[in-house]
Amino acid sequence: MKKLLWSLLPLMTFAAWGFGQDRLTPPGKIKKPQMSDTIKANMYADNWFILYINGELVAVDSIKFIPHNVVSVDILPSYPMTIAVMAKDNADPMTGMEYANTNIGDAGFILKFGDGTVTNAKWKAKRFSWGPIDRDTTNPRVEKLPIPENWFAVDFDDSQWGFAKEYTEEQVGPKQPYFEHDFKGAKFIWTDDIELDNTVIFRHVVKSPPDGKTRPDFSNLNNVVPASPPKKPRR
Ligand SMILES: [Ca+2]
Ligand SMILES: [Ca+2]
Repeated sequence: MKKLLWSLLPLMTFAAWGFGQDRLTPPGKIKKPQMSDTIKANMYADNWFILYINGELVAVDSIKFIPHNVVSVDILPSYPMTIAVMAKDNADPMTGMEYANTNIGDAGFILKFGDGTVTNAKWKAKRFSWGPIDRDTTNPRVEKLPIPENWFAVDFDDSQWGFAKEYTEEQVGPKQPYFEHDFKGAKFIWTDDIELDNTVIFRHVVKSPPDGKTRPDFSNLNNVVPASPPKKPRR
């Protein structure tokens, strides 16, 4: 019996490390993040977006105009999580119109993260380019505001900004790829005028995981030596 236990020891030690890695992680060290620590980030924009999380560039919509695509990437969350999105409706910068200045065109943006983070009217929103002013398509003009250099920074002051407006799926009319991804619980958002507002920025802070799950904080990963698994004992 004793002999049998001894022969099983390496296996048991390895199993204990595998199942209880958190418990065995020495104090002051953190384990290396695994793919199981990541969450999926799904985004759909009519027509384009760029996404920053905690001041870092995370995703760029790879298709500027059409076809309408979903961008789905893995992210390693850390909280509080500051999300900043610049979204653009396809529009000629001089006229605010598209398809050779024949169409005003409408917009829309939606996002869902695997931790339950979703777009809704709690997000801050501001327009930076809009037109054609007064919907005048015969003499179309646009108005714009300079885009702040640090609009994606964690400490950017958006306290004077208004909030996003929610739009229904019917109003935005998303194309097929949207229905093939998980956006349950998320709302389409834009600023007040989904047709004329052509460049907008959204910002939102997620204080803690909306799904209530406890997740390791990997934000300081570059400044620690990650814990390595214990060596297998020799026979
Ligand atoms: Ca438009
Ligand atoms: Ca559009």
